[in-house]
Amino acid sequence: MRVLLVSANREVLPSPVVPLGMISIAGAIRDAHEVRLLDLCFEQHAHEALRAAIAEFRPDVIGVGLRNLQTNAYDGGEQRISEYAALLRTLRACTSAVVVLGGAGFSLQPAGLLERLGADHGVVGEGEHAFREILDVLARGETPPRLVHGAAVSRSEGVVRLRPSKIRGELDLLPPPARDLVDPRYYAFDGTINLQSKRGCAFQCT
Ligand code: B12
Repeated sequence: MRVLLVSANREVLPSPVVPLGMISIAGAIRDAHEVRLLDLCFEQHAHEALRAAIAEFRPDVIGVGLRNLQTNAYDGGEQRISEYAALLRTLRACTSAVVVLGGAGFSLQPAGLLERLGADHGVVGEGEHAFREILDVLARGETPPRLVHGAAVSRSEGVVRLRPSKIRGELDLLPPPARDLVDPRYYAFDGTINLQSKRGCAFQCT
């Protein structure tokens, strides 16, 4: 399937950050799917860039990465969430592709964001296996669950707990993040690259 990954993060404070989560899932699915990354961070006109990418690539599935809910000023989530909602409206107006949300910000409020942004599916937590699972189900012409958990979920006495990581020690077994898709302007900005060396917490914190 043709999968367009859209990194919706446009925050440049304290500095722009390479969309490590998005390139991690790109790396994990591109052996089986045709993948494009649209990174909106440096786009002057995000909505136009989105329309153009959709018209050119004609994706079957669009994965939208929501890294942040807060701004650099931590002044409440409404500003970012309204921006994401507007982006999703633009997207829906020009394609009937299946829309899947994911990312660190999305995973903090998955059910509410899925409803508010009107997406089809969402991945809570790590996406390498979970997003691939959604794509496999769609490719078979079936319907995946609305929310797929990247971390193991346990429920007891009415409390839902997410284990921090399913992948943990398997990190080295994952395909490497698709760094060739990174916009070089990140490196020009302040010379920073990001590297994930481990997942999860020895104390089982989320
Ligand atoms: C490291 C880090 C930073 C570093 C980044 C350094 C760098 N050069 O990359 C620094 C300190 C600079 C930073 C800054 C900020 N950060 Co920060 N940061 C993190 C942290 C600890 C890890 C992020 C990371 O890289 N993870 C590794 C990647 C591989 O994981 P991932 O992005 O989660 O991606 C996985 C899944 O989410 C999923 N996924 C991701 N995208 C997608 C997309 C789709 C479609 C799907 C299906 C799945 C999917 O699959 C991926 C692979 O498993 C997280 C907390 C955490 N533990 O996650 C906070 C976090 C992301 N940061 C957060 C915030 C708020 C900020 C700032 C706004 C803080 C500030 N006031 O300035 C800035 C924003 C910077 C910017 N330009 O965007 C919040 C965002 C949520 C929120 N509350 O809004 C988090 C979640 C912390 C928190 N719990 O509040 N941050």
